[in-house]
Amino acid sequence: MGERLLDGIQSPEDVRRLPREQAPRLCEEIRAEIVERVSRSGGHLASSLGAVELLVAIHSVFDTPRDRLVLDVGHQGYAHKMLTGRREGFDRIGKEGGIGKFLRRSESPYDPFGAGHAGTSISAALGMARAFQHHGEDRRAIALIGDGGMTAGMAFEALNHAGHLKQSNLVVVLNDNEMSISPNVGALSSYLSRKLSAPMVRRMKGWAKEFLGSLPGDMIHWAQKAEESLKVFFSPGLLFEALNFKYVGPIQGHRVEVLLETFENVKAMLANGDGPILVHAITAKGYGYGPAQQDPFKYHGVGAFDVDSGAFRPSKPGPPKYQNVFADTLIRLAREDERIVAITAAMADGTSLDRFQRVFPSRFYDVGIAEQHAVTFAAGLASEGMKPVAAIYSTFLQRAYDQVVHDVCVQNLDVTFAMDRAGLVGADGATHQGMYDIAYLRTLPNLVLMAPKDENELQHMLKTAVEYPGPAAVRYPRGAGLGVPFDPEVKTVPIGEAELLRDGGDALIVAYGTRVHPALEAAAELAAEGISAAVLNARFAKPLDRERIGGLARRCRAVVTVEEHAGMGGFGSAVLELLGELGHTGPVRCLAVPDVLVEHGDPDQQQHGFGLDTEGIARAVRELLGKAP
Ligand SMILES: Cc1ncc(C[n+]2csc(CCOP(=O)(O)OP(=O)(O)O)c2C)c(N)n1
Repeated sequence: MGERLLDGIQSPEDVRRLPREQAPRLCEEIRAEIVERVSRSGGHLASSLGAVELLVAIHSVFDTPRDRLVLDVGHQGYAHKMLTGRREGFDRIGKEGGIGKFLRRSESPYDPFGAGHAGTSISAALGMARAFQHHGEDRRAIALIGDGGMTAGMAFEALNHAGHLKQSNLVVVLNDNEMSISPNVGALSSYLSRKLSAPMVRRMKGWAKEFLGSLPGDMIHWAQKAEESLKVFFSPGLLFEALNFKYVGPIQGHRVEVLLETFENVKAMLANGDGPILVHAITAKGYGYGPAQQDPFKYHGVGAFDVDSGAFRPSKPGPPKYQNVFADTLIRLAREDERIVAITAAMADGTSLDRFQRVFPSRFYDVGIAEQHAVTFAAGLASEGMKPVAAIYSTFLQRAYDQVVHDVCVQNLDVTFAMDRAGLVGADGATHQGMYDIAYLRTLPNLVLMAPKDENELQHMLKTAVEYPGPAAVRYPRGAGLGVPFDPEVKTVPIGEAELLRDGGDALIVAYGTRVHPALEAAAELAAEGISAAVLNARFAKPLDRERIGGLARRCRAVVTVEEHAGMGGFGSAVLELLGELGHTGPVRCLAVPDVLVEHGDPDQQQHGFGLDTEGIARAVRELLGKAP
């Protein structure tokens, strides 16, 4: 092959200088490089392989970064990162100081809009396109969104608005691979994928014309209508045209020469005032790398793997993941209670609800990337006597806040929220941190809010939440449990009751969720120094155990709270409010994540940096008591 084209590409300017006939070779090189680099460092493989040609073509035709390219989620953008000077960064993708797995404005001028959550790209691109108009600038905005992202209601809110504005400098590129992380869901997805071959459509139209021509004159009106409905049936574009978009497609999204020509045409159409335009490209997730193309689901987000065989490094045996304990417990509970149904918003695998689906297919709902709908759908089910459990990551539930407030809590409906990935999430970074859920939930009426100290307690809490007749939320972290033994029987926990795990008279450590075990270790360390610290497993952030917290605080000289959550408005704040109410005057320190954006990195190191580990907790107690280590 000789010298690699990719080595001469520092920015999209270089791509634009490349003779067009070399574009296929560039795509091949990028694809090989993505496979090679992701095989070492992990990342979003299949989605990124599916978008290589689209990204090369968009950067070739449009004047990025002057023209704005907005990627939805950002997980399909590795070719984009490679074309914009970040190839070397892949060695530390998702690691501290390295490039992100998603998009951040701070990372590159070619990332004009940060992302990580799905469904935002069209709204953001429309805002930009509008801003150019306000500034009197001749610039364009292009949103690249997957068919999964398109299941987010917000994407349609944006299309509706863009169509209303007749936004002439906006292009939406729909990267349609019929997959979300798992196969995409929904009527829209099947509508879009109703792909008929062009000759077939022509033939059908020919037959229709013949038939229409044979009709008597007074039936012409009816006939025109019939032709219209035929078009509706055969073109996925009608939906978008009804929203005032010009529809281009469906086009083959891996033929870069076709894409280059299409985008040149699109550019000319924009110049002609024909926007907004929707380009519908058909792609294959994992394209060009056998194992990923055969099983794009397995290769959506990967750790290190062997390029030749596609085999992943065997995972070390260890304690079960929290998400599996959640799903397996839910299956147990659902066997006993037919009213239990499970809901996910496109994260059947991430929440392990795929296990539930296998056992109870008719009691499982994947609603697509539609967290708002998931919550109100759950509320509807609950209002008619079902017991829905909505498993939504802490970070994604943010999206459905008003639905939690207005549709669940205000109406006191029996919905259980299983909030996975609550706390520090590691490589996924700032957009995915489960850092705010205590704060955004603990103010809500009727809601019970809890967090287990380990995977064994998760079982009990899930049962507690499901049996509680009103709204209840359980937060639990990403990854594996602690390896504690499981109680054979799953039991409910008395609502609002904390658990005293260790008594002590000098200091009280009130720990919530994942921080309980480090607090116990800290207390053991302090005991060796002659400091007696009580450790209270709070279990509930709402309602708080007023009696126990108040009583223990009264007889200790210092109180430390600890949680894996933002400090402001979190669990420690709740304890401070209580102690204030009780007129407590002793020293209190709340250990929590400070008011900073927590980027990707190693969660253990981050806990350490924030003083939330054993060492940090012990240090805080010593400092409050004025004792040197
Ligand atoms: C609001 C929100 N919910 C869930 C996710 C998790 N998620 C990341 S990528 C993805 C699938 C996206 O599918 P699509 O847009 O079609 O892209 P593809 O991976 O198929 O290329 C999902 C559900 C997310 N990023 N944001």
